[in-house]
Amino acid sequence: MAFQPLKFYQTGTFTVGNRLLEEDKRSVQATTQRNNSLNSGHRACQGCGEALGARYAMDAAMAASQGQLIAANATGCLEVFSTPYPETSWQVPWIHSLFGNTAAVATGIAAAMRVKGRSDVRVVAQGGDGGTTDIGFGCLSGLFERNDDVLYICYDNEAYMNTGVQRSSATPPAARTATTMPLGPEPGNVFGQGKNLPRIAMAHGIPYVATATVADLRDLEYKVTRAIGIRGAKYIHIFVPCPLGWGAASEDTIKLARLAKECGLFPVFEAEQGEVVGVSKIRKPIPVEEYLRPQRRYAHLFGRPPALETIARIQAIADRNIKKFGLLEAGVHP
Ligand SMILES: Cc1ncc(C[n+]2csc(CCOP(=O)(O)OP(=O)(O)O)c2C)c(N)n1
Ligand code: SF4
Repeated sequence: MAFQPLKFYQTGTFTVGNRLLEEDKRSVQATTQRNNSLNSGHRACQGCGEALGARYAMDAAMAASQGQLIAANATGCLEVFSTPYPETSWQVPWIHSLFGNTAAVATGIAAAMRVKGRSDVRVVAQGGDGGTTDIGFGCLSGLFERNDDVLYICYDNEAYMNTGVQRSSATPPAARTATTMPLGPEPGNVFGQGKNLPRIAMAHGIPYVATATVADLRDLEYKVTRAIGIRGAKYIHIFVPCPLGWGAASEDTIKLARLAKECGLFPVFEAEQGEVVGVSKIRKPIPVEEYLRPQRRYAHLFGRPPALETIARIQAIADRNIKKFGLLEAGVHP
């Protein structure tokens, strides 16, 4: 009888758990000491990328701060699904701010800790893309400009999901939302410039800016851990698919996050003092169509006839990112 060698797929792969590795090489999630910061029992939709991203980010932040963490949270899905009064899923000191002032509330907490001489306490502010790129933008820019000792995390699901999928300034071109319907000669969201918050954060020259996705949770944990160890203002922008708002299957959340990175539409990188210091290279280049097609928010692009010109314009955005950030290994072609 022929033997097949036994393969441990969890070891040395990009899978989440890595429970077969030595204790010191495991992800925070795979250790028994993980905090379960965003605990089970919350009311996020099945497959919610934001819930997953927040759990991993906050557990990594708790581990990196030896449990000395305070979080401020903007209004949005993350706050609403985790804290329906009088319940809460948070196992960290956590305060709900208004929709637009999370950054200012976090600044206040950091100032209070400084006055009390508690330099061991680290502060995280978190919110959705609407709370970050639109309504909370002024407070966040102030936090950056003052270099306040806060890590701000934006969970980017590319629209105002909590109130019924309205467009934000992070909504991508051609995407259907409740306020950018697939009607008229240019269906879906406009081809504007949008707001690229990671690059705007870099323009403030703050110590640390990074992007990440829920498809590479080790990378996400590493970036949060790094940010918690840095004094001053830090910004992490996490790409979190939303099955409900995007019209995607709940089991496709990780896959869509991976495809967004692999096609070049969501560059994953790190920057220090306004300069890019590292990028996650594309492992297997794919056309944007592969990422767009499984999402009903782009269904109008794949009708009869398909909107080839619009798809080509989205591909051009990905190609520009690939060039700008050097996302391809030398010798690899899209
Ligand atoms: C001043 C103010 N305006 C509007 C609202 C209503 N509101 C609450 S959450 C939300 C959308 C949140 O969107 P986003 O920040 O993208 O987070 P998501 O729900 O997508 O995670 C809106 C419009 C509010 N709470 N306060
Ligand atoms: S609407 Fe989207 S972001 Fe909100 S809980 Fe559902 S999947 Fe998560």
